[in-house]
Parts: sequence; structure tokens; C-alpha cells
Amino acid sequence: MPIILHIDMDYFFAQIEERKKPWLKTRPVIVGAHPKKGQGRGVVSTCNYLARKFGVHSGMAISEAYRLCSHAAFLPVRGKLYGTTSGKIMKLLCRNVGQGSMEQVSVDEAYLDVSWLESFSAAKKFGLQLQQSIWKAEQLTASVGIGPNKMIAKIASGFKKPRGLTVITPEQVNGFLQPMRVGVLPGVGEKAALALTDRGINKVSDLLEYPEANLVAWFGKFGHSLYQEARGVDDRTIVTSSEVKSIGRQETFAEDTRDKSLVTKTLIRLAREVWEEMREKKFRFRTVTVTCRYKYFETLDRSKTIASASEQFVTFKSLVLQLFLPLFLDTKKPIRLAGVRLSKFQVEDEEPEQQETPCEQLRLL
Ligand code: TTP
Ligand code: MG
Ligand code: MG
Repeated sequence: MPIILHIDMDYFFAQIEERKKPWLKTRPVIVGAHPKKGQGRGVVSTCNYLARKFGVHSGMAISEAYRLCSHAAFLPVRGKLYGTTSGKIMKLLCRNVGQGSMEQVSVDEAYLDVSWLESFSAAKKFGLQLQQSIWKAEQLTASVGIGPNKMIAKIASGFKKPRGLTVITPEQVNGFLQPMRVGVLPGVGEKAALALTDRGINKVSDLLEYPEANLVAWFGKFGHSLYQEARGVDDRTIVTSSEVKSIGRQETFAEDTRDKSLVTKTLIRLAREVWEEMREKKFRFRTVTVTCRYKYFETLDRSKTIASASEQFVTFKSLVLQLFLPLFLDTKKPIRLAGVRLSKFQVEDEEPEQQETPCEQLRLL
């Protein structure tokens, strides 16, 4: 029985700022660009929960935040300090579960596979201990969610923030998920949420009334995932850093960048290296993954698996370019690191499952 734990630090950057200046704890605190008395042009990185009461949130224009809460303490982003603190917390988590059971997904969150604990009540105890260890080591609070898969664990960790600990057993999944807004489901961004509410679908339970074919007609391949997600199903496994069944390369840019041609060229060069290493091993690949890490270490992956294994560099390259596009276009965030990975290998003399698949028939996993 899979048991997944998701841990996410509470108002991370702002909490780090409060740690050394306890008098900030009783004030709204906003970390981000300089407000310049309401004329500032940047955005809010994050804010503490007191500032959230005024409607301030991450990504909001700092001028808007100033309008809503001008008496807040406005603090600049100290990225290096947050990065070091994040590293210490991730190491602590890794010491508790081992590298093979952990996936860091952003500067302040990680999935841990704790299936070895064998029960949700043992996992709850473990989650509590993790919160206490982080408090002891760093004087910072975190929220924990525990569930039978990544999606449920992540929704659960955000359920009772800050300092929350929410456990959802397999029997509780549907009752937990169905009253929630569709926006909680992975992959349902603002656009998809709007497309759904336009059709009168506001809650996850509303989605259950539609056959899979409808969702596919509206959203293409994502419709398949959406159908599963609404039923609490999520097959994504934890992608650990010690994965040996793949060949990958990544590169950190000298400066965070929005230069599309620079990132594309880098990805193609990395892809060439990865492909050469794969050919040395006489492998053929089925899965291609492109990774982008953005400013502040938020990391996103996109993968495609083709029906039959390929050894063609052109196929690999066109998939890399295809996968990269949404990672670049769906956000305005500068890119810190880009990487490519091949996996699901077949060895040369294995029978291919079927003929080479044209790109249009690629299956999105
Ligand atoms: P989050 O975990 O999304 O937010 P948070 O930790 O501040 O608050 P919560 O208690 O809701 O988890 O992001 C982690 C950090 O990443 C956050 O402290 C600041 C940074 N960040 C940005 O700089 N810009 C953004 O738009 C977001 C979402 C986060
Ligand atoms: Mg957080
Ligand atoms: Mg987070």
C-alpha cells in the first residue's frame, strides 16, 4: 500500500525573516520588490498569514499589496539565505527517509515515500516527528499531508496551513476530494478552471458526472488525467535523485534567463550528450523528460512516453522541443536550470513492441 507524505514549509521566505526578528511575528510581513510608496513595479514573493488576512498573496503586484496593507513590514528577497535554509531542511528530510524515497519539488517542499511505515497512523506519527525535528533544527514550521498518492498528499498538506497535519486514508479520499474546487487538481490552472466553471463544473464532484470522452474532447490528453484525478487516482511515482534507470544531463545558467534560444540550444546540446551515452549502452528509449528549474528553485518536469522504443536523435530532439514549450510559455519566471532525461530503455536486440510511432500519436503519461 503506497503511503506518500508531502511536506511544505509555511510562508517560507517570510517565516525565515521573522525568525531573527521576532517582533515581526505580530505584524503583517511582505517579502518582495520594494513598494516605493505604492509606485513599485515588482511582485510579492510571499507574505505571512497576518498579511494574507488583508488579501495579499504571492505573485501579486507589490503596488496592489501596498494598497491593501501599507502598514506591513516590506522586506527585500534574500535568496541566498532562503536557499541555504532550504538545503538544510532537505538534508534533514533525506536523513530521515533516505535519498531513494524523496523528491524535492521546490525550494520549500518535498514528497517522501513512507510506504515502509505500513500504516497511516504510523505515517502520522512520523509526520509529527518531522515537523518537530525541523522546528528543533531551524525554528521553522511546516505543514504535512499524508495520502495514498502524490496528489492527495499535496492537497492534504495545504488543507490546514500553517502547522497543519492532515492524513487522508484511501477510504477518505473521495469524501475529502469531492467538495473541493476543481482548481486543486494537478494541471488545472486558471485557464482550465475557467473552461470548467463556464460549463458549470465548480467542484470535483461536478466532474464525476462527465464521461471521460467529454473531458478528452475539451482538454485533449489532459482530459484522461483529469478523469482519473477526479476519482482520486494519481499514478505518478516519486522521482528520486538517485534514479539509475535513466540518463540525464542538466545545466545551470550563469544568470537566470528568459532567452528562449539560449535555453533551446542548451537543451539540444545536452540532448546530444545524453543520446550518445544511450547509444554507447546500445539502448533505445521510450520516455523523454524535460526539466526546468525556475528562480527560487521551483522545478517542473514534462515527460512523454512513446509507444515503441526509438534510437533516433531526431525523435528525441523534436520531443524535447515540444515538451519545453509549455515550460517556457506557461510562466514568465526566469529559468535557472534546464535539463533533459531519457528513460524506459529497451536494449538493442529486444523485439520492439510495434512500429515507430509518429509524433502525433505520442501518448502523454
Ligand atoms: P509556497 O510554498 O507556495 O508559499 P509559502 O511557503 O510562502 O506559503 P505557504 O504557507 O502557503 O506554503 O512557496 C515557497 C516560497 O517560494 C515562498 O515563501 C516564496 C517563493 N515564491 C515566490 O517567490 N513567488 C511565488 O509566486 C511563489 C508561489 C512562491
Ligand atoms: Mg510553502
Ligand atoms: Mg511550496
